[in-house]
Amino acid sequence: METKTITLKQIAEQIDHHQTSGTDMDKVTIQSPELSVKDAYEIQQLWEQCAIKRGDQKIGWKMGLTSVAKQRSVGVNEPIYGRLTNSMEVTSNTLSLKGLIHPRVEPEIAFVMKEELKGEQLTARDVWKATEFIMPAVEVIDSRYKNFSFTLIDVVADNASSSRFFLSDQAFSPFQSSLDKLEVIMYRNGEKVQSGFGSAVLGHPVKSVIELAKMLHQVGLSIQPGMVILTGGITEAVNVFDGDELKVTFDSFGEINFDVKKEKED
Ligand code: 0L1
Ligand code: MG
Repeated sequence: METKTITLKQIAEQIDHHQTSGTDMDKVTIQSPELSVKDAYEIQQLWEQCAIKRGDQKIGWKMGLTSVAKQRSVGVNEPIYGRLTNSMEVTSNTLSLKGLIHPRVEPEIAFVMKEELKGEQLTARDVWKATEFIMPAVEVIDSRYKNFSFTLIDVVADNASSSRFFLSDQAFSPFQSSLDKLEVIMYRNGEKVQSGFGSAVLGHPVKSVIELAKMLHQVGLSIQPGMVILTGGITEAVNVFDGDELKVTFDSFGEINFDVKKEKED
């Protein structure tokens, strides 16, 4: 048991190294084929400890593989979750490529919680009651694995490809519109590259929050007040490169704009 814990911690440290240095790595299942999904989530938890030791703060959760298309691409039929820390949030309008390997971006809806959300059988009503507000968001995913190629166990261990995220400047009440009918369009350098509706996220983004609470409950965790939750990609993710200009429109919820630069301009 002791040996296995050390091994998982070492894997978490390896992943942390590749995340912070922006260098790709072999899949962890190549060196450790015996890993289970449970081990992979434990690696995530150990990775979180590495990040906190570096001075990061945990600020939320992300849900991944929330569309049928993405689940098929990894050969699973359920979503996964990952952990968000404050250093992942981009608060300017520039995505620096420093520390990134092969980033892709996808539009999402973020929930910000005001109450703890805990349990295996929650309803949409429970989620709305515990929600402070929602925000348009763009997630930057960046697998640490060579060629963005992985199994379920690899991607869970790699914190569900979490890398960076943008939240809009404006928060909204979730009660005035139907998030499943929200149309999102993504433009890269003026060209429409993706579009979709909120229903792409498990039928409705609120279901993603219910599912997250359920998955966390199974391992004795809950969603704490103040946490941000990225509920999952509304469209396919698109690759971004130095010099790209991104605009993502979220119907009446406004838009998020940013450009992509090799080095951060401070
Ligand atoms: O946020 C996501 O849906 C990504 C989950 C991990 C799979 C990927 O990196 O495409
Ligand atoms: Mg995502």
